[in-house]
Order: sequence, then structure tokens, then C-alpha cells
Amino acid sequence: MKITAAKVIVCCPGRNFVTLKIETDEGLTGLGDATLNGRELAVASYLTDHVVPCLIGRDAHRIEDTWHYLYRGAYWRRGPVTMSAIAAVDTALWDLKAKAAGLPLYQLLGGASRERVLVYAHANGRDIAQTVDEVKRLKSLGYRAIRAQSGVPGIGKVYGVASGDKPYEPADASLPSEHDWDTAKYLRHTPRLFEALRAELGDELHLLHDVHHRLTPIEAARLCKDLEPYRLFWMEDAVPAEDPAAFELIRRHTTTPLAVGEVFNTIWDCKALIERQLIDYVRCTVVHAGGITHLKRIFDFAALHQVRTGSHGATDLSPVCMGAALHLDLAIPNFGIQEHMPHTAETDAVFPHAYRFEGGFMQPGEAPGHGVTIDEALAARYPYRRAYLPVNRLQHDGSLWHW
Ligand code: GCO
Ligand code: MG
Repeated sequence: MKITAAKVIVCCPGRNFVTLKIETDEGLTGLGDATLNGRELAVASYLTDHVVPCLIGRDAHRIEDTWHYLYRGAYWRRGPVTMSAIAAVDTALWDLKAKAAGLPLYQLLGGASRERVLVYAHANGRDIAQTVDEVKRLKSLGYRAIRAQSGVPGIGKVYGVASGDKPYEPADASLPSEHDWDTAKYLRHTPRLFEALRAELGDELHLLHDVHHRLTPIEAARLCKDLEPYRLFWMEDAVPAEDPAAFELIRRHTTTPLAVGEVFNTIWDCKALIERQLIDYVRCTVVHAGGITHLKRIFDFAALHQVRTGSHGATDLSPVCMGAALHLDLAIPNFGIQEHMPHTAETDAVFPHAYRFEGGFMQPGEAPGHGVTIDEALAARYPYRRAYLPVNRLQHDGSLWHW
């Protein structure tokens, strides 16, 4: 099966997505997600200008070889732009191979290790009462695991909290919008949120929380200790993700499980964290960590060290990424949980898919391949719109902080 063409489709059905479509001489097509929030066109150009010319005429079945051809072959390795581009090619090739075999992708990854994929939902509110209500609402939809984020008194805009009645969308403006931050206020408030949640919802529900890299190691250790009575499923991105030593310090102080990985691009970003068992969940994704081939390598390595998976699944990863992730989630032995933020109706219409939500779990579906397609005519009606993630500044002196 030879690759005859490949094209990059950029569309904005509510938010921007970059999709790679590979065509073959057998008439089969494969899709890969290449979306990098706020830097979409860099990946589109990397693919169109540098990768696509190298794909034409290649054997679509040689997935591993193509991965190394693009990774080693570029000489300049790693980084989110390169790895998202490689991921898109890799995902499209797995989609093609599974379609050629007439099988859903999870069958090629070893078959199902479980019946269904546990997912967690996002609850956010302007204050504790509203967050508690939102958790109750999501629980009534069947979710067994819910991430809770709340506005903090005295802070204008907090990560993960939507403005007004709109669903939360991180890329919110055509230039970066400015958020404000005060660590002391956040550290005082967050234990009260989880105290209220446990008091109202009991012990059964899995509760998660995302710090979005905003604390220093010792502040994170403090928060994790304060939250121990509420038995979190995980504390996500407690500190900036670059330095494994930060996690070592947190680990020394607390038994709250730690998760990190949405900003990682290769196994080299998390090798030390995993082999030294400094984290409990690795949250890399298909799109930002080099595709199915490389993500499976990371997850298999994690399995050796009793680290489980918790793939990032925010709305800035397209349905193509979600579909591919669910097949991997179903197949791997050390699956933990999958993030699930439903896409808008416009996005779902552009990307028809076989996956579905069923009472707190998801199923990738039985369609051959990863089961996600694109309606190109509809996509063309939503042209790209520049959008940025916000930046964050400390309230007391305006220093740029981690968003
Ligand atoms: C999450 C993430 C997202 C990111 C977003 C950035 O846990 O879902 O933190 O909300 O901020 O994916 O593009
Ligand atoms: Mg996160």
C-alpha cells in the first residue's frame, strides 16, 4: 500500500484543529491529529513544507520505519512541533493499517485488556458551591471520576474556570489574555473545596485536581498534604514539568498520587520520573507525544515501574486524537484513566466518530481503523482563526507566572 498524497486540513469549528489526511494507491485514507494549541500553523507548515514531500511513494505499512525516518532523519529531534507532526503521520498510518486489516485499531495493539475505558469529567464553578453543584450534575450523568476546579476569592481568572455560562475553552482570544494569580489565596481555598466535595458527595467518587504547574515544590507538598484527608485520585501538574527533582521533593512529603505529562513530547521527558517512581500517572497524549507508536513505548516503559496512564483529553485535542487514544486505552495493560471533555456539536459534526460515552466510561467502537473521519466540505466552512492560550501574572507585582 503506497502513499500517493497527504494533505493538511486546518479548520476552526469553534476552535482550531490541524488534521493530516494520507491517501494511498489502494483507495484507503488515514487521519492523524496535529493540533498544537496556540501554535497550530507551525505544525501545519512543518507537515506541508517538510514532511509530506518525504511521504509520497512510501509503503504505508512501514509505520515503525517511517517514525524513525521522521525522528532520526530530521536530525533535530523532539519538541512539540516536531513530535505533533510525527504523531499525525503515525496515527494516520495506524488508521490505514487497521482499515486495511478490516479491524478496529485496538485489535492490532494486542486486543482489548478491559471491557470499557474509565474517563474523568471536568467540573468547574465560580465558587465552591457552584463547583459542588457541577460535580453533582456530572455524577448524575454517570461519571465516576471528576476533576474539580473552582474560582478563588480575590483572584480574577483561574485556570480551568469558565467565564459565564460558556463551556471552558483555554484558547480564548486573538492575542494572549492576561490572568492573575496569588498562590497564598489558592493554597488557602483549595482544601475547602475538597472538604465540601467529600462532605456532600461521600467517599465513593474519584476526585481529581489540576494545579496547572503553578506551585513551587514545597508549596505543592503542602497542598498535597492538606488534601490527603480527601483521598484524591490524583494531583495533576503540581509544579512545572521540566524538573524531576521537584517531584522528588513533593514525594518525600505526601502520599497524594501525582500525575504529569500533557506537555511531554517524548519518553526522554518522563524517563527519570517513571523509573524513579516519582509519579503515579503519566498523562502524555497521542498527538503531542509522537503518535501511537511512541506513546505505546512510553506506556510500556511505565508499566514496568507500576506507573499507570491518564492521557490528556482536553477539547484542544481533536476527535481524531480522542479516537486513537481510546483504542490504546482499551489495549494496554497499565491503563489508569482517560480525560474526557466533550467537544462542541460543531466539532463533532466535522469529525464523525465511532467512539461513544456510556455511563462514566467510553468505548472506541468497532469501526475499522481508529473510527474517526473528517467531513472536509463542512471543515472548509470553518476557516482558521488565530487564538492564543492566556498568560498569567502575579497579582502583587505583575511578574509573568506559569499559566
Ligand atoms: C487539561 C489541560 C488543558 C490544557 C490545554 C492547553 O488537563 O485538560 O491542562 O486544559 O490547559 O490542553 O492547550
Ligand atoms: Mg492539565
